[in-house]
Amino acid sequence: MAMNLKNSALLIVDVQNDFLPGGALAVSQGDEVIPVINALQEKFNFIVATQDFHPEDHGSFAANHKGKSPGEMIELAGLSQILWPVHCVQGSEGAEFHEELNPIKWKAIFQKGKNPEVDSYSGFFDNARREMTGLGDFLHNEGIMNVFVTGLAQDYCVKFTALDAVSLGFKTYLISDATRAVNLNPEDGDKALQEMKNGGVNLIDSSAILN
Ligand code: VGL
Ligand code: ZN
Repeated sequence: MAMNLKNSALLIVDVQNDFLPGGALAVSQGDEVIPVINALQEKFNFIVATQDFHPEDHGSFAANHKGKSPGEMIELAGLSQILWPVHCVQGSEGAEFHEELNPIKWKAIFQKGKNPEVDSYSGFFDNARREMTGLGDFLHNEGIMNVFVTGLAQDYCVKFTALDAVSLGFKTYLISDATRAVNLNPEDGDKALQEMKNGGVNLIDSSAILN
């Protein structure tokens, strides 16, 4: 299958130091996506990245809730919220993109998770869907019709970004070898793939684009 990449964007979700091995919220084997994404970047003219970018007082950090530990649930913005270790704090090394990820062709970076009162897994909306990051309008205004999603983590930000892309009318692909899951529960990555499939996301392998 040779893919036509006209009106197509490559979306690189949260390939940041804190989500890579050694980081505060490490995705195991997360670094394996980097060479795949770099190879994919050669095939796309339109590339956009998202960046998880939290203030220190962010409500998703267990450290900001007395007596709570990562993995516990609270209510945030009226939603049930998993608590995370402190990660991707604005200005920290952990919030930076991995140094081997080539940013040279990126048209824009969309930051998310900046409001301490609500988390933001999707690159398009916060979890309460009250505010947009601007990514959806940006892609629409640039005539993008097809979105190819890559990055971290498959069971959180990648999943919600891909499902929101579908809801905004983009033909949406997940490049499944260009993502890895956190797997707080061992089945989470596979469940996320199934949810994306059921939600209208087309699952492909990078070989569909690279070959
Ligand atoms: C993410 C948990 C918390 C992600 C971000 O990028 O998947 N996961 N913040
Ligand atoms: Zn986060």
